[in-house]
Amino acid sequence: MRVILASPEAKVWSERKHIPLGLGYLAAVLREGGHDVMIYDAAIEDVGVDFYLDQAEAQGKPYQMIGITATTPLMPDAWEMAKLGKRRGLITVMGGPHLTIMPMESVQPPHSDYVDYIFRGEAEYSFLELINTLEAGREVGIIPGIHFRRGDEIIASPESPMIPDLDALPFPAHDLFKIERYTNLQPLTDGLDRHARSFTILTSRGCPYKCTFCSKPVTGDTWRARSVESVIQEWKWLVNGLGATEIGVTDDIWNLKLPRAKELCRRLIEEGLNTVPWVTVHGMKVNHTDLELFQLMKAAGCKRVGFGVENGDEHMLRNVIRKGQTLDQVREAFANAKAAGLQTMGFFIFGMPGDTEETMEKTIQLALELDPKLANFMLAAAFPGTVMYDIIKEGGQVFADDWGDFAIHEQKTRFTMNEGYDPDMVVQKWREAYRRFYLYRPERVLEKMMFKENWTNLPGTFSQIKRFFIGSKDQSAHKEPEVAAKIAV
Ligand code: B12
Ligand code: SF4
Repeated sequence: MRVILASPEAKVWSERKHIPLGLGYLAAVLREGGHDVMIYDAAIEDVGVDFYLDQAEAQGKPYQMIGITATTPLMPDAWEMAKLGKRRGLITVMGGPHLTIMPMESVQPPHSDYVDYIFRGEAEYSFLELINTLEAGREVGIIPGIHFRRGDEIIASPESPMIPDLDALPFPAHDLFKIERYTNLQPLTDGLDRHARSFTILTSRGCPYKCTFCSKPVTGDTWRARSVESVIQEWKWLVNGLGATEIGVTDDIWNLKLPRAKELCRRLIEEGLNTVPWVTVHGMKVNHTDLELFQLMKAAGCKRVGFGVENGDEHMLRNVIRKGQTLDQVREAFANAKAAGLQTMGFFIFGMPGDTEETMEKTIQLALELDPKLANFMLAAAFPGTVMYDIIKEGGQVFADDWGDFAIHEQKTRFTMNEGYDPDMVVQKWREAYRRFYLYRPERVLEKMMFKENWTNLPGTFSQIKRFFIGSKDQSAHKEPEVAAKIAV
């Protein structure tokens, strides 16, 4: 079957563009199964998906199916894409984190008019099964993790089991990405290289921690690691076969098992793969590190490590966020990473339920004390399926027009709590954090001024200044409750 796998544009992210690796995995499995696949990522394309549909039709080889991926804030665009696919007579399939959490929504009106099948969870094997079934002209029966409509009936199968042996999967179809259109992964290099050949790699899936803001609907709570050997083979392909200029490790928690993490670094060194810089895109868990790990990472070509610090208040960290780490462990990890010569990056969340002016002040103080090369201050966003979302539903109020509003970093708070929670204060402290970290310290201002990108892309620089430091009128902290009711949750 001819299948186009598509991702809508992530307007909620940033200037940086990363490959949608999940689609790469699906494409690889379909390709192995004898199907013809294209990956369309709206974030890096100049033309709409219909351009490729027209082109394929003109060549007499029309696509028969469109498979669309989506996180929560991408849902409105994902549905538009499905509508377009249906208008063009394609079978429409959707999957990804949001569909895993809320599959019913998309098989009910009005979306059921244009969405044929929904997949929940890891779908490499189940999606292939659907395509083989349809191609063979057989009736679709119970395929793991599927939701679809048969007449008036909604068929929902049991969960798709998480893939136990990740080594059994083919490597993602990295060669199908228009890689020169993606940007580099790290904002710390001088200038955003829009033609970097930046690939990402998953060395494991899942995470046993249960941070209350985190949603892991697809990869789950069970950590499943690929063998070091399999990771090395994929890394070799990226570096030697596809000319990677940078690699991003995007696991939920790649360093859960310290000996394995060290072994991976040793093998990268042995294989001479340490010439291409790599970064941990989302972060490492501070309490599974030691100085030796950071030294090995440095020797293995790692440039930057990110850590989820989240909050500067021990009580918030332990009891509200349930991060499973202490402030001392945070301090130690930063000190060790810096001692090993790695750039550091810290992720901090503002406005978790229970956050007050005082706890947010502690978060700012901690950021200043740790002084990472880059501090990423984020506003808490309550994604459905998280403990945090349930806490807010119970004792507060979510503000949002539609799923498109569920984005981290979008300069508005998205909820309030009934007692002692001030959404306006949250935005104020969040913006203050940026000012105090980046603006009020001469060495930081100087550092920013040295960034070529800030001068070559002046409109981008001004929009960042406005966004983080000044704000605009439409950034009112919240909307009226009636508006919130529009979302069916
Ligand atoms: C790497 C990553 C990014 C990267 C790259 C994103 C990209 N282009 O893929 C960047 C940094 C850009 C990013 C940004 C964002 N991210 Co992100 N990101 C991840 C991360 C860590 C790994 C993604 C991944 O590769 N997963 C592994 C692959 C194998 O899984 P997958 O992509 O889900 O695909 C599988 C299934 O979902 C399914 N599937 C997926 N699509 C489809 C389509 C069809 C047709 C079918 C049948 C099946 C199917 O099959 C795939 C193979 O098994 C995940 C955490 C996680 N563990 O998933 C968070 C995660 C997906 N991100 C999340 C969020 C919130 C965001 C942002 C919205 C943040 C923001 N700014 O507000 C943005 C949105 C960007 C976007 N494109 O949607 C949340 C999503 C929660 C939710 N409810 O939707 C996650 C789960 C993190 C978390 N724990 O909270 N992200
Ligand atoms: S935030 Fe990180 S450590 Fe916490 S549950 Fe999510 S992936 Fe695991």
